[in-house]
Amino acid sequence: MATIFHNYIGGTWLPSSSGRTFEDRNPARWSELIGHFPQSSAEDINQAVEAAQKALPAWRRLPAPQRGEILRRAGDLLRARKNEIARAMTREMGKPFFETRGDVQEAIDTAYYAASETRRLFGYTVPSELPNKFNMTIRQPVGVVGVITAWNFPVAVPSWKIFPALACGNTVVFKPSEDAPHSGMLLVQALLDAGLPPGVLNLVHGNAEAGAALVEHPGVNAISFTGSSEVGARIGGICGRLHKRCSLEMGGKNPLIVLEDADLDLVLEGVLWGAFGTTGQRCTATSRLILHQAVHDEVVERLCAAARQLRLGDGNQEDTNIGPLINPAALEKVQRYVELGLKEGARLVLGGQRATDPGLEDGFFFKPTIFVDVTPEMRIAQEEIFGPVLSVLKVSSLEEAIKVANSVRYGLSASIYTRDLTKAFQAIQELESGIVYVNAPTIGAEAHLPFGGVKQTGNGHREGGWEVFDFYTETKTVYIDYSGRLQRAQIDTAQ
Ligand code: UN1
Repeated sequence: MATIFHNYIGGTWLPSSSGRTFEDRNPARWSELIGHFPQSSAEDINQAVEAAQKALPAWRRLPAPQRGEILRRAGDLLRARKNEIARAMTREMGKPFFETRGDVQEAIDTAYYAASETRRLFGYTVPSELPNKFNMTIRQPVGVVGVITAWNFPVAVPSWKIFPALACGNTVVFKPSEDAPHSGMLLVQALLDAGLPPGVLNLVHGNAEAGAALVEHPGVNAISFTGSSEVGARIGGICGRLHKRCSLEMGGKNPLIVLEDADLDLVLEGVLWGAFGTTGQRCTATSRLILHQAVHDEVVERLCAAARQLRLGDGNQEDTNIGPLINPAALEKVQRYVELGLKEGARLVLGGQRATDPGLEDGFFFKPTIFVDVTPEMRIAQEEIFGPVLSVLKVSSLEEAIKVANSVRYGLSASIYTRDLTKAFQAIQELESGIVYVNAPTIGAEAHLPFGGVKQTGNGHREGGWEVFDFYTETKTVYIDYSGRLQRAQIDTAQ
């Protein structure tokens, strides 16, 4: 019998009010059922938001470093449970155990980082135009924060949102992805076991209906979302209409540029990791390889040979390099893009098919796939595929490489391999992306640095780094006049 899981609302584990549930399955062995999770309705969301509102006054009054102490304990618990959570995550969403350990590590780093920032939630003081007057800013929590996340980093990405939100004194309603509800629950469990008071963090499982109810709810003051650009655009539209703060982290079509002087051994390792790590299912995945013509043929040949060695399989088996795609829809989407690439005239030099070797038939495994002769306007060079499909484009100069790199609607991460410092700096300045790597692939962001993209990837906010604390706080400006008389700004100061 598969386990039945619940929502966590106001300190209590509850089924959905409608009694409806959905199934969580292992993408490496689809017949394996992990559990039933509540399909939350607007009514459940409402209860969770009310619990978060009720918990808000006491939580925001608690001194920030004391909030930080609970977050730090949650980091300790995640560290103690790292293998256990990683095993469950691999079983639920497929990426190999070494990667899911990394996912949990990212949450541990975030916990400690957010905890330490609770001692540094700075405002600032500013000289006044008038005598005997003191001006300063303070930071205050935004209120109730709705967190909606994807399944590919099901512990790390929610932690990027939940830890800083709580550090700043907000309370949270968290809806994890339907494709990774168990991992989300294990993150919440660590926070609860660390001593979070009831109602401060609420967990509601469900689909788009639950997500929409959370975004629409008037009691939710801010939404932080990671997922597709399509869903993000809808959320942004609703939040705009309701004047609700929202942070949107969406798609990418991340380029990796290789110049003629690059260290090609380093390039190969980087591309394999960037393009096929997490089965290409990262918003930061390397999905376009932009090669200088001088190294094009050699890189393609060596890359195909190396990619052929990658072992597909159950991520909980020791020798697996690449896990499955997440679900049947993902498999279908990747297959559609392969057909499209062929139709557009790109040349398939590796993969292009589902892997159905013995032991893999029941999962959504797809062979590492490489297209060459891709031109910038092709859809496989423009659209996010979210799978192990790499589009190779050939260029003849740095200028052309940058132009091609910038020719998409996304702008999350970009990378350049060169030994020439001048060219590297030129690329750093001119690439249209929120993150640039030099001599490293497009993936591998660290929790204490800003993360986010430009163009259609984001809406100007950043996760991670100091910047995230701007999103989770309101700035209050405070004027203290200790002159004992009315002083009129602009009027009494006129020259
Ligand atoms: C994502 O795919 O949503 O930089 C996040 C990286 C990871 C995070 C990816 N640390 O690839």
